[in-house]
Amino acid sequence: MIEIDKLTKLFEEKADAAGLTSELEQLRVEFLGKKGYIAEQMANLRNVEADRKKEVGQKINEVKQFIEDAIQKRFAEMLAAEEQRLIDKTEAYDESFPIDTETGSYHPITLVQREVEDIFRSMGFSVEDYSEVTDDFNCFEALNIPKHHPARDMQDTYYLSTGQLLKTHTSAAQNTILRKYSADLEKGLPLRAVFPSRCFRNEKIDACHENTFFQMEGMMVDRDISISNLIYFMKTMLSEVFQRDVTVRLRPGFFPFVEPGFELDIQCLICGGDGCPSCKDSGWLELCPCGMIHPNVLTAGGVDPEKYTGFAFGLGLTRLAMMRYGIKDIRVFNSCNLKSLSQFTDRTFNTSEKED
Ligand code: FA5
Repeated sequence: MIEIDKLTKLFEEKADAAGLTSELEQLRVEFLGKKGYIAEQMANLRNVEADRKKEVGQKINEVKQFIEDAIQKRFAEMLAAEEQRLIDKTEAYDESFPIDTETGSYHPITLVQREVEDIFRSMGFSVEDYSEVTDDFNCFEALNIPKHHPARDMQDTYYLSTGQLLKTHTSAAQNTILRKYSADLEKGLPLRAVFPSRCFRNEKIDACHENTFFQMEGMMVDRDISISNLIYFMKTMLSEVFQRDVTVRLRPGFFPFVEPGFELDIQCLICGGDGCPSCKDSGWLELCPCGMIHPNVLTAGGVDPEKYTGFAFGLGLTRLAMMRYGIKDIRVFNSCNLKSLSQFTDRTFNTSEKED
C-alpha cells in the first residue's frame, strides 16, 4: 500500500513538470503502459496475502483511474492553452483593411438574351428550352427536312457518338413546343413562346460567322395569325433592343419549315451600310430569318393546319449583340478576353453608327 501511495505522488510530481503533450504521452506509457508501474503493481498482487488481495487490488485500480483522469485533464488544458496562444498571436481583424471589391460581369450575349426574353415576356410569350443536344428527328425531320434533302447541306452538323447531335439551330425545339401547347390551342389559348440556345455549326469562321453562336427561336400560333403579326413583333423587338429606329429589310428566303419564308436583314450598324468586314462589305447583316410555319410542321407537332396558322423566327442573338454593342468582330464573344467583354452593361448602346 505504501508503494502505491508513493506511485501517486511520483505521478503528480512528474505531471506538474510536464510542459508538452509529448511529455504527457511519455508519462502515460511510463505509468499505464504494458510494462508501466501500474502493470508492475498488478503483477505484484500475487505476492500479497490472500485476505488483503481485494483491498490492494482496489487501491491499484483507484490509482490507475486517477492517473488516467489526470492525464486527460492535463491534455485538455494544454490544448486550450495552445489555442489561446495562437489566438493571441493572430492579428486583430482590421475592418478598415482595403478589400478587392472587383466583381464579375455578365457576358454581352447574356445581357442581350435576357433583354430580348423580357421584351417577349412582356408581350405574353413564355421562355422555354435551353437544351443544346437534340436529334435528327427534331433538328431536321420534324421540320419538313427529310433525309437526303439538299437543305441539310445548309448546316454542317456536329454529330455525337450517341447518335444525337448538337443543335444547329433553335428551330430544333419547334416540334416539342408545338406538342406541348397543341392541347391549349384547342382551349382557345394562343401559343406564344421563345426558346434561346447555343447553336453549333462546323463552318468557316470570320468576322460575322462563328461555329458556336446563339439564336433565339420564336413562335406564335393561333387562329388567323398572319405575316402582319410577324412584322409587328419583329419591329417591336428591334425598337426595344436598340431604343431607336433601325433600318431593316425583308426579302424572300427559303427554309423548308416555313412558307412563305423571309430573310430579315439589319443595316450594318458598324459601317452604317457602307460595307465593312463585319457585314462582309454588303452593308447588311442577316439577322432574323422568319416566315409562316409550314403546314407539315404544324401537323408533325399535333396542330391542325386547317384551323391554325402561325409564324416562326430564328433571331441571331450573337449578331444582335454585335450590332447592339458595336462589336466589330464576332470572335470577340468567344475570346475569353475579360477586358473587352466586361465593359458592357444593359445600359450600353452602340452609338458609333451613322444616323439614318
Ligand atoms: C436558321 O437557323 C433557321 N432555323 C431560322 C428560321 C427560324 C427561319 C424560323 C425561319 C423560321 P440561318 O441559318 O439563316 O437560319 O440562321 C439564323 C440566324 O442565325 C442568321 O440570320 C444569323 O443571324 C445567325 N447565324 C447563323 N449562322 C451563324 C454563324 N455561323 N455565326 C453567327 N450567327 C449565325
